Formats: sequence, C-alpha cells, structure tokens
Amino acid sequence: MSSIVETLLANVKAKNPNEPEFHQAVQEFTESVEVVLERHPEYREARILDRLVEPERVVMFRVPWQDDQGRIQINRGFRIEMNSAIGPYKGGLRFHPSVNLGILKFLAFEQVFKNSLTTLPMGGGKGGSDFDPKGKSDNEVMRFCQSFMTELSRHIGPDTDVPAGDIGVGGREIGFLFGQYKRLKNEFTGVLTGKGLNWGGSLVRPEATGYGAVYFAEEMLRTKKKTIEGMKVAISGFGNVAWGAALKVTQIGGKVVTLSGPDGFIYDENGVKGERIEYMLKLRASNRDVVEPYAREFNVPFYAGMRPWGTPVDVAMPCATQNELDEADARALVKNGCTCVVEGANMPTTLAGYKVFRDAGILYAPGKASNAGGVATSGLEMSQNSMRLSWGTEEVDRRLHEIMKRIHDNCMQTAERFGTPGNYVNGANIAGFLKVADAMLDQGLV
Ligand code: NDP
Ligand code: 2IT
Repeated sequence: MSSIVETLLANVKAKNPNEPEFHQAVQEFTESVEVVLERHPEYREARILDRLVEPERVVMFRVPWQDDQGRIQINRGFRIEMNSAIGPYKGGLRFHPSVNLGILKFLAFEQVFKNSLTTLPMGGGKGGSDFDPKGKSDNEVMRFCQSFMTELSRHIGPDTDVPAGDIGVGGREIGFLFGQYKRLKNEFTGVLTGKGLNWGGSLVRPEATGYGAVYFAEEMLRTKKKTIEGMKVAISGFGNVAWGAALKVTQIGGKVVTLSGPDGFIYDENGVKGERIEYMLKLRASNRDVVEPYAREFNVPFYAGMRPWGTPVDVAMPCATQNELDEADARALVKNGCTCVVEGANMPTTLAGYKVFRDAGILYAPGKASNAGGVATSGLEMSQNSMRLSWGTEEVDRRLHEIMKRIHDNCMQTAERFGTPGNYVNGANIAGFLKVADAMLDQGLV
C-alpha cells in the first residue's frame, strides 16, 4: 500500500471506528485514484480526498410509530448528504435491520462517483432505517413511512436532496413517503424518484437498474466479440434489481439459472422466464424474505443456506447485497469458466474477491458503473418532473441504453489512460472522481 492510501485509510479508520463497509469502499476507491493524485498535485494541495470522505451533512433521527396491536415501536432514521459538487444530493433509502451509519456512509460514498459517471447533474446521498419490513402489514409500513418522512421532510427538496428506493423500499414505500411529504409541505414536486406512473413516475424506472446492468454486460462482452445470447447467467437476490436483470437477460436470449435469498438459492435448469419472473414480484411483496417458495412453486431444486456462485455459468450478476461474493466464491466462478461478472448490487464483491477476478483477467464491472442505470433513470425522472411532461418507454429506454454505453466507454478509456487497460474498477473510480474533484476545485473551499 502506498503512503497516500495508508495515511488516508488510517485517518478514516480512526475517525470512523466500527464502520468496516465504509473503510472497504474508501480503500478500493483510494487504491484506484492514487495514480491521479500522484500526477496532479492540485488535488493533493486542495485535500480533495480528505474532503470526499467527510459527509457534507449527516442527519440521524428517531422514528416512533405504532404497530397493528397499538404497541409503540422506535426505529432509527438516517440521511447522509455526502457530496453536492455536481448537483443536489441523490440516492436511495434502505429499510433493513442491518442498516447503520457505516453501511449508509459506504453507500453514499459509492453513490457520489456512480452519479458522476451517469453524466447527469446529481450529487450523492443515501439514507434509510433499521426498520425491518419482514412480516409487517401494509398499514404498519404506511405508519412507519409517514413517521420517517415527518422528520426527513425538513432536510430534502427537489433542488436539495432527492431520495429514491433501495433494499426494502419500492413503489409502495415511495408512495407512502410521497403522500406524507405532500401533506406536510403542500407541494406536489419531484422530491422522490421511483414514483407511480400516474403521479410523476417515469416509465422504465422499476426495470432500469437490472436493464442497465445487462446493457453494461453487453458492452463488455462486445469488446471480446461476444454477446449474452445463449449464455448461462447466475443471478443472486430476487428483488427489484434481480427482477430487471432477469427480464432483460431473457429478452436478449440468455438463460438465468439461479436466484437467491437470505435463505439459500434456487437452480432452474430451464431458465427463470415468463411467469417465473413475474413470480419474483410476488415473493418480494410477500415480506417474507425467502426464495424457497419459488422451488416449491416450479418444482426445481433449492439449496438451503448456500450462495449460487458454485454453479457453472458464463456470466454472474450479484444483485442482492454487499459482500455476498467472497474470495472462495470468486475462485469457484473462475474455475467453472465464468468470464464476466457484472454487479447489480452495491459492493457485492469483497476486496479479496475482486482481486481474484482482476488477476484472472476476466471481465468484471463494479456496481458504481454497472448498476448506475437505476439512478440515471431517476435523473431522467427528475428532468421529466421539471419539464412537467413524460416520455414514452422507448425514449426512456433509449436514453438509458445510451447512458450505459457512455459509462462503459468512459470507464474503459479512463482505465487505459491511467495505465491499467481493461480494469473497469480503476476506470470507474478515476472517471467518477475527476468530474467531482474538478467541480470541487472550481467551487472553492466548501
Ligand atoms: P430489494 O429489496 O428489491 O431486493 C433485495 C434483494 O436482496 C432481495 O432479494 C433480498 O431479500 C435480498 N437480500 C437481502 N439481504 C440478503 C442477504 N443477506 N443475503 C441474500 N439476499 C439478501 O432491493 P434492490 O433489488 O433494490 O437492491 C438490491 C441491491 O441493488 C442492493 O445492493 C442495492 O443497494 C442495489 N441497487 C439498487 C438500486 C435500485 O434502484 N433499487 C440501484 C442500484 C443498486 P429480501 O428483500 O427478502 O430481504
Ligand atoms: O444504489 C442506487 O443507485 C439506488 N438505490 C438508486 C438511487 C436513486 O436515486 O435512484
């Protein structure tokens, strides 16, 4: 490790103890951008990196609500406003019992560079709560969302900070949150993305993250004169991102053979397609947090407590959560002939896992590049809201496709320019960094 990386990491660890995911994201990023700092003293003198790891603002608040039995429940709410150099804070809300300050800081940090890569004017943020949607009724989810928004509404706005969905936050939750914001502020405005189609949402936003990841995979494969058509694909997760990815892979002739949940994974030899993809929506809406019912419904094998990465496939798409693919998983994938890994989730691969892919020389796309289609389409939703019009499916999909191609090319060219051709991790981190860093220099010491 060089002295720049070492010093920064030591400071970040000392100032942010017990936040391993945040340390991990900072380490991966810093290892990539070190070469830029060596070439450009102006970034070092302005201490851009030290500023980037310090959120512009962190809001942490109490969320009291009442369950269906009338008992009082208390959760913790957060919003990390990480960086606004290139636009209003933008990023999702996560409702999951594992949510804490460190996880949201890692997500907000990644979001800054992801949003920069989209080419759209969006800063980076992330928020959420340790609220567990598992087993909750619709009414309980609504009361929780209303209480959460009662505090959050003071801190966000269409030109300030625009949240969206993430794990545990989909169309239903965005609806409840939007309703409460409107009531508190007496304003119908584009303060959230992922809205319903009848009230300001964009076509293709639900599919966008998964579609975008598959478009990115196609661009990577094209550099090797290959395509997904006819390929076997392992997907993890069964939520919003996994669903969009399964739809697009199937549409272009690939075969999705796995899905997973916290309980294990299913193997579907004939491919997850048609009604089986629609069934994922039912699973997600059931609030039960398991994928096993899929195996019973369609009579396919279920592997309890296991991850899908031991399955021989051509392409792997981790779409569930952080650190779900470790060094041993990476080795198994490479050994079984996988030549392309595309992250739908945020930081699903551990640092050691990434190094296995890098050393094997296979195609590997980090989430901040390959899952940027979700937030990019959120950016398109913001544009439509500001113009007070809505684009058709083809228009949104065409723009999404173009954005993913541009992100791919930018990562590839940047990796080459800075001496590591074919390394999409370095390309994404450096390209994302340069735009934000230059904007920060332009705007003075803020
Ligand atoms: P969803 O809530 O729709 O789905 C999350 C999926 O991951 C579910 O299948 C979930 O099961 C599963 N899951 C959660 N924890 C675990 C675990 N410990 N082991 C295995 N599976 C698990 O979320 P999204 O699809 O929206 O998000 C998935 C990933 O994609 C996250 O990393 C998110 O940050 C990222 N992402 C999301 C974007 C979006 O627009 N939604 C955009 C870019 C990235 P269950 O729901 O039952 O807990
Ligand atoms: O991680 C992500 O990029 C998201 N959850 C989507 C954020 C957004 O604002 O659409």
